Amino acid sequence: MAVPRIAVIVPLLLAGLFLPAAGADPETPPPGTVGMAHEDFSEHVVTVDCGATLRMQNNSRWVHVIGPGQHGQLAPDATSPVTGRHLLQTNAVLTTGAWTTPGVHYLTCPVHPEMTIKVIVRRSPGTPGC
Ligand SMILES: [Cu+2]
Repeated sequence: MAVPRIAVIVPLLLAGLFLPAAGADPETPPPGTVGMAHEDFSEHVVTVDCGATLRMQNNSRWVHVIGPGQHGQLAPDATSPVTGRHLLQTNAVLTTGAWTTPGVHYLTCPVHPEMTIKVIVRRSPGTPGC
C-alpha cells in the first residue's frame, strides 16, 4: 500500500519549523546586535537614535520570521523601516533601514508569538528629519 506523499511531506515541513537543526553552534551576535533565542529576542526593549538602523541576528537553531507587529500578529506600520516578513535562519542577519519616525514601534515573529521587541526611536536633533 502506497503512503500518500502529503503524509510524509507535511510532518517533515513541520519538523523543519519546530525542531532545531543539527550542526555547529550558532554564532554569538556582536555587541549592539539584538539576538534571537528559541522563542525570544535577547532584549525586549531597544532604543535607537532617529536615523540609525538596527541589526538583528538569529543566534538560535530555530527559524524566525520578523516583521512589524506584536505578539505574533503582523501588522503594517507605515512609519517602520521593516516591511513585510523577513525569514531568518540560523546565523542570518537582518539590518533594518533607518528608523526615521521618533516614537514606539514593535517587531514580532509569527512563528513564536512570545517574541515581540519594542523599538523606541528617540529624537536626534542633529539628523535631518529627526
Ligand atoms: Cu521566531
